[in-house]
Amino acid sequence: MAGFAGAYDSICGRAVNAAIIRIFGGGFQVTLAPDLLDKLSRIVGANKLLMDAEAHVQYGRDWTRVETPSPAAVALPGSIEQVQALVQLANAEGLAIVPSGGRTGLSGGAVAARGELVVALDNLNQIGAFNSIDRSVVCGAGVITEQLQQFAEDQGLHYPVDFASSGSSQIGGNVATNAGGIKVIRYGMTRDWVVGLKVVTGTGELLELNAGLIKNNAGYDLRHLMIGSEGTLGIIVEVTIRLCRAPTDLAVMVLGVPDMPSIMSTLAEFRQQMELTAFEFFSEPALQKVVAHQDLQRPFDEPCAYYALLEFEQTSGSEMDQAMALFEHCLEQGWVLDGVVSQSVAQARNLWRLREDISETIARWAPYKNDLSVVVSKVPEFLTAVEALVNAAYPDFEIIWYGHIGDGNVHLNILKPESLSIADFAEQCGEVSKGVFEIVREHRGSVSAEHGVGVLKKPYLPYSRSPLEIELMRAIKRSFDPNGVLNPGKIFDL
Ligand code: S2G
Ligand code: ZN
Repeated sequence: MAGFAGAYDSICGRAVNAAIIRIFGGGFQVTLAPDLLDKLSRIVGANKLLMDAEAHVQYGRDWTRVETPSPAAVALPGSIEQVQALVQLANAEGLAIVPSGGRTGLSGGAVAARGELVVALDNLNQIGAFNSIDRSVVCGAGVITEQLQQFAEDQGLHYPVDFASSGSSQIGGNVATNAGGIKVIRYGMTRDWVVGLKVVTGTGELLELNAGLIKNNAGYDLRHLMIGSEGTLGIIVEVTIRLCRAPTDLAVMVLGVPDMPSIMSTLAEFRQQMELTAFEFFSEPALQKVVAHQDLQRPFDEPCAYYALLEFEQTSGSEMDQAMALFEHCLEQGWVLDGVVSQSVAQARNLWRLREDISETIARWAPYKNDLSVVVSKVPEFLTAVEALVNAAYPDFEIIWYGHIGDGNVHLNILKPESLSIADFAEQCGEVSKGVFEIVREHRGSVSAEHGVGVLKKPYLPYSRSPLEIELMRAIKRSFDPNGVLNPGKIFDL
């Protein structure tokens, strides 16, 4: 008991004087003392404090399945003041908190596996003030991303950050993880669209950051420190988002290519003459899985090693001719073997699904995921090196490549063989990952391009960040969360 309690104490720096801790094989259950439960109930209301096992599983994990969800309780605050009161109580009682949004993360950043209090932002879900002059809208952290996208469309505007999980992710979680997705090449990451933030710090104080300003050089930009901090520096409770002009008449091309370097030659050729809104790629095995398991057709019969999916606006009427001329040129160069272009919105949607349905389709094989990035100019040599390593290291595993190659971000997924347990598979892949991350380090790349660090990538952080950087991050963490109550054990240990 002491071992676990000690571990828990070290998380918050003080004994949880109101918890009964029971350890069982491979896990443990933390039961909060009645008077602490009573205090929590009085903050959020008894019906917003969930104690049942089903809620603990639902709110205690994200899309990863490596750790067993085991929170002590789940609280669903209905106001910013309630979030502040929960954090203040957690400090007084030495209770760890895991902030929770849509729980669509892929690095374990929202996993509560050590008797923490999950603070779920679902009920801070109102879309507030919209200003057509500023083109900005205020959202509670619990607003679903797709809800914001629809709101923007209803105003004749556009929220351009998009990814497969937008139907269930929350804007607060998108900001906490600086979500990227499929349009980064044209519109950037979530951080590029946040003009204001309200955040509850690790001591329960409320920070109101940047107030919607476009220009503000009055000191450090704490807003950008909070964006991507994965709930370790503060709990994001409100976001002011900037919107943009809606794109016009989007067309989608899917091109079959013989190898990775040809993808990058094609990208360079198109980008020299056209403004693209997306440039993605995926491998033949990825396409085969999606076509086999979704109601989709192959783009054309000829199987190719890889496929590039590119998208562009048609504003002047000449873009399609330009794109077809570029396609012909890439064919002549041997960079492209075949291709199709959408003739309708429905066809564009179906071509996009060939790329966007990959993640959901391969989830049934419990893939080991690497989410890597290098500067775009280094992608060809980087991918050649990684491909050689993983092909040699994983001769018996099925490798699925896909991702946002236009901004240098690739997703390397290894499918788990039936014969291997998740733990054994993760261990084998973890070993190979060290070789992959060594190549990342050599290319000054990132071990986590968009999925965050959470717990899964924590051991590999030093491949992308120096000891000095990590020490400075710890110092920043101690400034915002001196008692270490916010999402302890994520990104790095104190
Ligand atoms: C993607 C989604 C999550 C995954 O499809 O671009 O970021 O499966 C991913 O890696
Ligand atoms: Zn992605």
